Amino acid sequence: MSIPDLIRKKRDGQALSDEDIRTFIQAVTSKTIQDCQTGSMLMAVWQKGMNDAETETLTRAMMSSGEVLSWPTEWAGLVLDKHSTGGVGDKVSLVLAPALAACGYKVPMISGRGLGHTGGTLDKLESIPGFNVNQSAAQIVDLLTSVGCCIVGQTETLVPADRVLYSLRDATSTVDSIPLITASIISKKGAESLSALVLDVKVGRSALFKDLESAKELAQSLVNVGNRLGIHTGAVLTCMDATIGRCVGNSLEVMEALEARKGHGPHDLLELVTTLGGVLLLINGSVSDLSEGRKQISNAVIGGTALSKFQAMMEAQGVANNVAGTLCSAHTDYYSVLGKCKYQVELATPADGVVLDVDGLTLAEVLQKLGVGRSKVGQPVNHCVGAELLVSLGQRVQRGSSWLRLHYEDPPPSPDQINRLENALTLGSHDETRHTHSSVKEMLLP
Ligand code: IUR
Repeated sequence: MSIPDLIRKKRDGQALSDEDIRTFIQAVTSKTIQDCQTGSMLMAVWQKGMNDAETETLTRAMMSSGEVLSWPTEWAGLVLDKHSTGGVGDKVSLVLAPALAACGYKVPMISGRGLGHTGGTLDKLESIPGFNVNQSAAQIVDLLTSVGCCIVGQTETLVPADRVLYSLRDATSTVDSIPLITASIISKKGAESLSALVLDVKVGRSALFKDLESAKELAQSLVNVGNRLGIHTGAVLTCMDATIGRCVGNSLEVMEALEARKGHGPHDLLELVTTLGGVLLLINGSVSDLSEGRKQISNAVIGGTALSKFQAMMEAQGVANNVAGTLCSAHTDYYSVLGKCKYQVELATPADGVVLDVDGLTLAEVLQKLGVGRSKVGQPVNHCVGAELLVSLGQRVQRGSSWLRLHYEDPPPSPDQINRLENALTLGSHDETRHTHSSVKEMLLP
């Protein structure tokens, strides 16, 4: 069939055959298809959907469009990863990857950059001077051998079909399609040749999917296809209304993750790390119940071995020993290494009351415009811009006390942006919080 025939077939609501899907992906990979045709097919899939078999075939075809990593045979059953569908203040990977390595696992974490209001792990790590996220497949094997974990960008040769499709999905308003998200995420995880994978599927105001039903549908699709590909895959649905932890912004999140690894919380971040890690160990068959998995991860975080692994990972990925050492020492001055914005401003609470809500989406959208994120692929970010939430949901506050510290440079926040930030805080008179910091809603195990 020609490409226009394939587009028409999907446009008219018919299921594509395995051969149809392979033909499409082959054309995308070899660049013999026009962008307008790829965009049309993406929109046809967005509108008509795909059944389970089509989604699985699409995932396999995308995975096979490039290199599939392979590991030494003695690592069988040890190669694990976590993937999040995108949150605000999401620094879980920075804590979980070294915690898993400290427990003896191999974690080839291939992460992304921030786009839109959600942050990207690579941008966060690049706020550390010298940190190099560009590593070849051979270097990834070396990092896993010497350290046990690495956090790197997608290599040129890994799932090239996703690189093309993902860049066009933003431009064609086809991001929020369950089969397209499933194929995009699981094809990359399949190419990592994992033993087990846990997905943190975000649900709520600051997530791609706002309601539990559609987030659950996505989680089920990811779990189904992951397991069909032979990866022990589970998903945890977590609330994404406010922020994860108290810091949003690249270097501020690195600092908060380092503090977490030094045993200083925040509670919601540690809860997410231990739950996701615990589920991963459970579905991998490494522990017989969730509490044992959670305990192993928690011991690595609290006991300091995750911090040592993070230090070793930084050094192995290009950070000078004295810089990594300073970041990992107790009572350190993080700003001396990571830099600090020229300006800080604190917003004051307008009345006495209880913090009922902090709108994480508004916070993230304003911060993105101030340089934390990008609106186009390839734009630079300002690593030190961000915000620290100085209150917790449910906390009683007094009028005039500071609730948010904003770190900024150029551009400064406009009066409208300050107004939006001020309106992101909701105070009430009783301890009846409508939203919570990140918390677990449901789990889908294989
Ligand atoms: N992350 C991915 O790797 N793919 C997607 O489609 C989305 C997030 I949405």
